[in-house]
Amino acid sequence: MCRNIHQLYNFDPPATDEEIRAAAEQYVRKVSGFAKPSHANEAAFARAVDAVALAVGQLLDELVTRAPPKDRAVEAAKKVNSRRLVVLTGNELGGMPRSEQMANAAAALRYAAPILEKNGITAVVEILNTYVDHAGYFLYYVRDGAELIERVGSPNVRLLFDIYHVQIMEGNLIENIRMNTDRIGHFHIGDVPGRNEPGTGEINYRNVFKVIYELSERFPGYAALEYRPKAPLEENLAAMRQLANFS
Ligand SMILES: [Mn+2]
Repeated sequence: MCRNIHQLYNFDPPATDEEIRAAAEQYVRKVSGFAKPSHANEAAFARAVDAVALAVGQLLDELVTRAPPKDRAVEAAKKVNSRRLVVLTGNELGGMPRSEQMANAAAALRYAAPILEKNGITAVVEILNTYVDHAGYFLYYVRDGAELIERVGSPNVRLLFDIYHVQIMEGNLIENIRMNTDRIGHFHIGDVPGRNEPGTGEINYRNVFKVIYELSERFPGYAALEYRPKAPLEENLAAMRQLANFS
């Protein structure tokens, strides 16, 4: 189970019972020399697998309760006074059903949630596009992001809604933002194509910003400018201020 969302928290969630059993079976095969036990040895083989799986399972229980969670990312965030941690799910794993990867990601984030809550920090899980920039990445649809956030069920684990990535994958930006306001903890801003500043591409950022502005009482986070500017910095920052000003 030690896959998807573990880099940042420096821990591997423990193996599932099925994984322990599969590993135990492999181990008993190896040490007994029986790739497949003969009929006469079947019962003894099964007992050995049971015993190994039980022992390893008990060991894991002890390790999990004894080892303090390594929350180095949280410590680093506190040092620079950051209230947000960007989290990625990692890539899709061949041979593992998406449902299982989703369950693993939710389990890892549930494990992190109390650490985040205790420290007043919010992890924001980013949706990335797989068409242009991040082929193979696991979390590329808003609905999957919403499911993940729901399954974690902590106010300190939210979505990083990168408007550039969502536009490439599915568009429907305004409705996607409205439907997920309470799950979103951070926005990334960039236009499509090319990830340049708003106004250079196909997104109507005036209308997108207006929706974020209208929902701002329910939205506790920030919108970060994550683009490669074509215009000089001061010029394009002034343009952004104007584009996002509704007072
Ligand atoms: Mn981003």
